[in-house]
Amino acid sequence: MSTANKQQVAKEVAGKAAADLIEQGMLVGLGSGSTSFCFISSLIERCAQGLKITAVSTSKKSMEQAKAGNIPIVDINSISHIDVAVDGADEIDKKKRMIKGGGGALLREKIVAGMSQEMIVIVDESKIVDELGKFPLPIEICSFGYNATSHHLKELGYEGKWRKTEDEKFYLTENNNYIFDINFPHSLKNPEIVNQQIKNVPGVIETGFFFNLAGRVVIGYSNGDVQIHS
Ligand code: A5P
Repeated sequence: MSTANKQQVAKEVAGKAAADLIEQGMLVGLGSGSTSFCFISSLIERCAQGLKITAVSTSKKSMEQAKAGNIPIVDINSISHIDVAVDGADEIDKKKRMIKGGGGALLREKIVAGMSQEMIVIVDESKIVDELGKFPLPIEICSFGYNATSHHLKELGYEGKWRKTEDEKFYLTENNNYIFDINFPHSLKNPEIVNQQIKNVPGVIETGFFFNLAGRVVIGYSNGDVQIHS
């Protein structure tokens, strides 16, 4: 089996295991990305077998998938809390600190995770790291004055690239902001300090660091095994 196929198996088993944790009547936050896609697919199957839930989504793509599978979507402004959010990660360490936003949905993902009683993280084994920082850190940045913002980040020692579309236009998030992907020269000993420095820069809307948000972590393996860490 190719590496891509093995990783796909790991994502599917993690997604299915997380869908099995969802209980009758829950309000579920739907994450974004390929592992969340697997989760939503399994959740749709469970709903077809009688599970009744409602959901909020962190991206249009996840919302469309859920709606096509007859999962009722509620307006985020009509609710005050979410029972459980289920979402992927680009990197996660032993303290459950994460980098997220590879798919560009970090701001909505963080808002939904912050409203949730629990965030269940679903990853394949490749996402587990000793230290964060190999994966470029996505930063959501206001398009107004974006050059000044990246200049300011550079002065702090944070270099990176504007995320672009295939035709070299600025990638726009669903909130109409830009994404700057920071490349760290080495892994991070103190990501909390880095996060604070970046968040202090005017124009930075949100970073892809997720701290103190993860609850259970569901890890899928390419041999089909799943581990759930609480
Ligand atoms: C989306 O913006 C991200 O935060 C994803 O949750 C993260 O990139 C993981 O994506 P995959 O499940 O596709 O690896």
